[in-house]
Formats: sequence, structure tokens, C-alpha cells
Amino acid sequence: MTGRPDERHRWVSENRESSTALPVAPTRGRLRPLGLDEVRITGGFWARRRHVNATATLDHCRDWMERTGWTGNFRAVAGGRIEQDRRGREFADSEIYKLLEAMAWQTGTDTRAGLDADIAALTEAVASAQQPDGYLNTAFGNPGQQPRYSDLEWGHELYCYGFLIQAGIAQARTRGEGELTKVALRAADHICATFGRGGLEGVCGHAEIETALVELARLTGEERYLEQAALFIERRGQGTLADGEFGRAYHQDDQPVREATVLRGHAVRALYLASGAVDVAVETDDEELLAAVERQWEAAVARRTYLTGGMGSHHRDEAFGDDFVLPPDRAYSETCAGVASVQLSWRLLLATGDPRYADLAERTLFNVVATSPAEDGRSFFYANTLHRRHRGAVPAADEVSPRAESSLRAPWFAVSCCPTNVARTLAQLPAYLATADDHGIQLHQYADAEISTTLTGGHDVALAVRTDYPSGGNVTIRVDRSPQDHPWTLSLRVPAWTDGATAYLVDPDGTCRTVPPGTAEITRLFRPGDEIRLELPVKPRWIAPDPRIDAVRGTAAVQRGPLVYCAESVDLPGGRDVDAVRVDPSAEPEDGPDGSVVAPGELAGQDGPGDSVWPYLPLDRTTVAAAESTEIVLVPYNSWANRGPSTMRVWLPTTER
Ligand code: FUB
Ligand code: ZN
Repeated sequence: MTGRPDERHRWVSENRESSTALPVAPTRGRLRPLGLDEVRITGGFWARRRHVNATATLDHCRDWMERTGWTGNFRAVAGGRIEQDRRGREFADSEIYKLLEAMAWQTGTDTRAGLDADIAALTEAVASAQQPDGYLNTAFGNPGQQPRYSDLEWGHELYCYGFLIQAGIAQARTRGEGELTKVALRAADHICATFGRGGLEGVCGHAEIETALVELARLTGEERYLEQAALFIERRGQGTLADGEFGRAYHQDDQPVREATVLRGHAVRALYLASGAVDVAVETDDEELLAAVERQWEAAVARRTYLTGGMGSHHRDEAFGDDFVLPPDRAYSETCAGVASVQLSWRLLLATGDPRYADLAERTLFNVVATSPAEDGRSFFYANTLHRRHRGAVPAADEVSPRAESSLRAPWFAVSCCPTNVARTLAQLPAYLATADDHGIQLHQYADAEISTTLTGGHDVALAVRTDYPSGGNVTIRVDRSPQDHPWTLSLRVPAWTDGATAYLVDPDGTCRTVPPGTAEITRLFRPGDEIRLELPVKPRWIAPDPRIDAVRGTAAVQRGPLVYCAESVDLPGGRDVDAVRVDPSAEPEDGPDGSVVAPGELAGQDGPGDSVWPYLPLDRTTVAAAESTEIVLVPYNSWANRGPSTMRVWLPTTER
């Protein structure tokens, strides 16, 4: 826990004048986020990812939604043809909204030609389907369709509004209030009129509206949006949704949010709900609610989270498993759950200042969010398994794929929630790097960046961050502007993954000290030109799983800095399969060429222990298959499956038996 816990709920609204370009803009909390107009990512890993996102993924999503007819649904409503023409799942509208949000945030950083025109065209289609009272949905409530709100369990109407509202907010906070914002406001007013006190006593089967309404309250200053969000949070867990095939926990309707002790049920739903609960807790000063979500996060991270940060180990219901049920080959770890987890951690970080939330966000960004898109930004993983047993076929470039089935990324899915979620996350990513408080600036994620803000008291500060992270561990922060007579504090997150290795902080005078995981601070009168250096011990290390995770007992994985590594069959000699790999954790893994790692180990003579008629033997009859010692090449997990079909595993059986 970083210092000053007593200041957790200090009001910070008076410091908010410096940024409006924020996806999350709490009016109070421990830390004040810095927006897209204050933080620019200028190079390195995330700049490359953001460039691909802006120049390939946004168009890719737009084109697929045109082609699948999801955008056409809005025009079909306006044209009176929706009954026969509706395409896609009930929540297809949300994908257009998420894309709009991504495009809007992108206009807040580097603009790309045509983006404003794309936003205008999509907004026109969306607006044409809105009914006079603000209702807007292409799957319900139109002639020939099921009535509005007749299926709150599965209908996703409020879920879709949530993304519409977030898109409207993104427009307002980048370009200023525009048509998209107005559509969103009309929808929000309709929601309050329909679901407010005395109205429909329901909640949506898929949380999302809660966090969006709180953000709209922050944008507009309208308390009624916050009240509506708080109402939805309090109604959850009262059993207003029908008990379905996956049970009430699937929708988090089994227990009130403030009583639950762990994240459970459908992972994306659980994480969006928890994000909304934090937002409500922060804005209403509800310590009990905030503490409840912190507790749930802690329990989920300790017992229900993959090494990659991925969440969700059930395919059947896309849900969290029980404690320590984390099978690598059945890891669902949906990309959207990764996105939602980052959103939740960011909100908790802002509320509390605790660096462990930034630690999880980093792990999840590098190993889930960054794993989903292919290098070219035009195909995606929906599920992010930790062990792929079959090479599988190459998904057709022009076909909609079944989710979670292929060993390679697919261009589009029938349920295509993940690509647009990746797009909007990368578009807003600079806003997750740094924060400020009355004492100074805090850096939470490391990337080449330019940061400038005004500290409390009107003191202008500008920093330039240069780093080779995550390939290397050197982070240099140069002070470009700083008040002449006002000392302030630079706080740097020392990642939790440095535990057991040594990190160093070098101040502008050249004084070097070791810094443990947590937060390292330098307070002084900074001068322009001052340089602060953080040296993080980025080198490959063996990671052992908790023995209660039965599915990976007897294995080890490699992590290098924040990156999880994996073995991929394309790197094995003779077309061997990853199941032939055994590693020897008694010797250290070492850096290999091009960001790879080489680990000591052996390859079994055949793929794995070989053919057998029955895979169990009396203990005294077991033998170890003949093996040749070799070095096993490992690559960053987020880069796998970019070289054709392959099998892959993160957790590798050890030679110790
Ligand atoms: O229900 C909408 C989205 O589709 C969920 O968030 C994903 O898990 C997928 O089921
Ligand atoms: Zn998804």
C-alpha cells in the first residue's frame, strides 16, 4: 500500500481543470487521472500496438460490422425493415457503440484521416433508429419484435446503452458534445424515466450500464444518473432476474454486491459490475461498498486468476471457476474479461492509490489485452488459453468464426465483443499511465511518453519518459518543466514482479538506492534537465504455481519482467509438439535472440510419454520416457500464434519427478 491511506477520499475536483480527455474522471479519490491531453505515448511496445489499432483495427471492425449487417440493423429500424432484416446477436448494437468509443478516443490523440467522417456516418445510422422517447435498440421494441425490456436476463438492452453512453462521453471529452453525445443523453434520460424509483424494478442480465451512468453523471454534473446507477447496484442480488440454467451467480444476482466476498459467475459481467460499484462507491463516499469490491478483487486475484492476469476458467458459462480451478488447457480468459479487469483495477487504483491494482493492470495488459490481436491488428483471440493442444486449421479470412475454437486468431466472431473492446482500450491507453495528487505525479505504467500537467497550486510540470520496457528494465524520466520554488514528489511503481530481485532508483544527483516492490518516491525541488532513473531487473525467472492449482502441479513457467512466456511448437525441432517439452528449473533460463528466452530442458523421444492403451500405471511400473537434453526456446505469450498453426503451453512439466 502506498503512503497516505488517510487521504483516500480527499476531494480532488478543484484540481480537475487540467484534463477533460478522460475515460474515468472521478470527482474524488486518492489519485487524479491524467488524460489523453496530458499523456502522450511516443514510442515502444504500446505505441506500436496503438498505431496498428488506429490504422488497421478500427477499419477492420467497421468493415466487418457493415458486412455482417450489424450497422445495417440501425438503418433497417429507420426503414421499417428490421423484423425481416435483423442480423447478429441481441447485443450486436453494442459493438457499433464500442467502435464509436474507440474512434472517439483516437481523435483525442493522433487523428487518422477519415475518423471524424466515420464517426459522423455511424452516428447518423445509430441516431436514425432512436425512438422519440429515447429508446434505442435494434433487437427489441420495434414492429414485429419482442416488446422492450421483456427479457432483462438475456436481452442486453441496458448493456448496449452502457456502451452507447460511454461512446457519447468519449466524444464529449475529445471533440466536445456532438450528435453522438446527444443520442446518449436521450437514452440515459429514457433509462432514468423507465427504471428509476417507481418504475421498472429490474436490472440488466449483463452489467455495464452502471459504470456508464456514473461517468455520465461526472460529465454532466446530473445527480440523477448517479442515483440511477446506485439503484441498479443495490437492486443486483435481490433476485429480480429469473434463475436460469447457470444459476443466479452467473448474473451476480445471487447476493447483494456489498455482501459478496469474491468475484463469481460470468467473468465479464462480474468485472463490469464491480467497476460500476467502485464508481458508485467513490461518488457517494460509500466506504462499505468500496471495501466490498476490494475484498472481492483480492479474493479473485489470490485464487481465481491465471498467471497472465486472465480471468474465467469455464467455457460453458464463460465464468469464474471455484478457487484454484485454473486449468491451463481450458482457460477461457476472455479478452473482454481482461479489458474489464483493467477497468476495475484502474478504478480501484484511483480510489485507493494502492499499487497492487496497477500491478494487475500491467500483467493483464501485456498478457491478455496485447495477446488478443494479431500483429497486423486484423484477427483476434476471443479466449486466451494457456495451453493449446491442437494446431487446428487456419480460420478463413472472410468467414465469421466460432469463438474459442481455433488455434489461430480469427478475423471476426458471431459473438465479436472482444475486437472492439481491444480497440477502445488501446485508443484510451495513454490515460492509464499516470496520475497526480496534491504532492506530485505518480507513474504506474512504463512506456515512452510525454507527460505534462498542472499540479495543485497551479504549478506546471512536464516529464519525458524514455524506456525499453518491457524488453529491458531501464526507465529514465527527464524533467522538462518544473516550478522554480515548489518541491514536489515523483512516485514510481516498483512492480510486484521484482519481488526477490533488486530494483534501483537513481536520483538526479546520481545517488542510487534499492527499492522494494511498491512505490518509490523522490521529493525535491526538481530542475529542468534533471533525470531520474529506475532500473528494473528484467530477466527471465522461473515461476512455480500454488500447489492447490492441481491442473499445473509439477510444472513451471517463465516470466521476464511483466511478460509471461510460452513454448510454441514452431520453435521445436522436427515438428515436435509442445507436450514433448520438459524443463529443468534447477538451472536458470537465459535471454535468447529477439526477445526470446532459452530454458534448460529436454524433449521426450516422442510427443509426450508416447502411445499407451491406458494412461495410468501402477506407481512402481512407471518409467520416464527417453529424452534428449536441449535448450527450449520460449517466446512472449502475447506474440504466440503469429507464425502459423502451432501448439503452445505456458506451464511446462519439469524434469523433477
Ligand atoms: O454478452 C455479451 C458478451 O458476449 C459478453 O460480455 C461476452 O462474454 C460474450 O458472451
Ligand atoms: Zn469478448
